[in-house]
Amino acid sequence: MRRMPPGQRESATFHRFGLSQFATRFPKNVETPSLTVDGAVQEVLQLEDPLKGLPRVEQVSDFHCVTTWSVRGVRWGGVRFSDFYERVLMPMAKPHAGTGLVALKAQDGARTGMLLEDLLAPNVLLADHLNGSPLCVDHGAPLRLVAPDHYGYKSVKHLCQLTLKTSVEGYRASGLQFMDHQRARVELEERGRGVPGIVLRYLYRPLVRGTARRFADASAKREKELKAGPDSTE
Ligand SMILES: Nc1nc2c(c(=O)[nH]1)N[C@H]1C(S)=C(S)[C@@H](COP(=O)(O)O)O[C@H]1N2
Ligand SMILES: [Mo]
Repeated sequence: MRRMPPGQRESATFHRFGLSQFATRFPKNVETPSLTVDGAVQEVLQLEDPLKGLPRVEQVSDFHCVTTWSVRGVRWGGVRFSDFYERVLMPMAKPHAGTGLVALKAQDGARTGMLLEDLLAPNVLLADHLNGSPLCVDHGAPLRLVAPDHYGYKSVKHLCQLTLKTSVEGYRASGLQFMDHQRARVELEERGRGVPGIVLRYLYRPLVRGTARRFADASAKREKELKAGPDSTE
């Protein structure tokens, strides 16, 4: 088993998690993955079934949230981002030369960006399954990115849009600027921008319990409302 990266602690629970403002936001479309590819491309793509025809993979990897909790051995199913890029995005969208960055956007409004080079690593997936079942809403239905070598905020849930950029600058991330490191590599403790990772460890750690609770409560409330049905006056 791999050792824990610097500053991380093992959590028994795989929390539904994120910035507080996303706790009560849920995707509209949870059934069928669809993905828009735009930006520095010759053709904008609106893909209704983006994983179609691509080789499926299963991957077990550890998941590291920037706030210091980690879960071991998460089993994802989906396709490699690199296969999607080479077999779908490149031939169909024809990215401009010098594309270096991809802005990632989610149905709940969450945003970040990753260097194309980092996205093409063999362990980066477009995942639609978790632990053998279709991805649930809590963990990113209908489609999410999984980038195990980067902090969890790069693993965008409810992924709906990829915007290619020819500059490595210039994407807008959720939250405050210091909270989004362009690469956010776990091994290098790149937790945030302009602030040492070791400082953010201690800043973030006290927030975990409350945030996890807020996300879990919002999810339980949504479940209850869905059960009650659209006519409920609750
Ligand atoms: N769309 C979306 N993606 C997101 C988030 C979010 O709030 N919304 N939170 C990020 C953060 S901070 C973490 S740690 C992981 C948590 O993934 P999980 O909820 O499946 O545990 O999702 C990341 N991706
Ligand atoms: Mo996170």
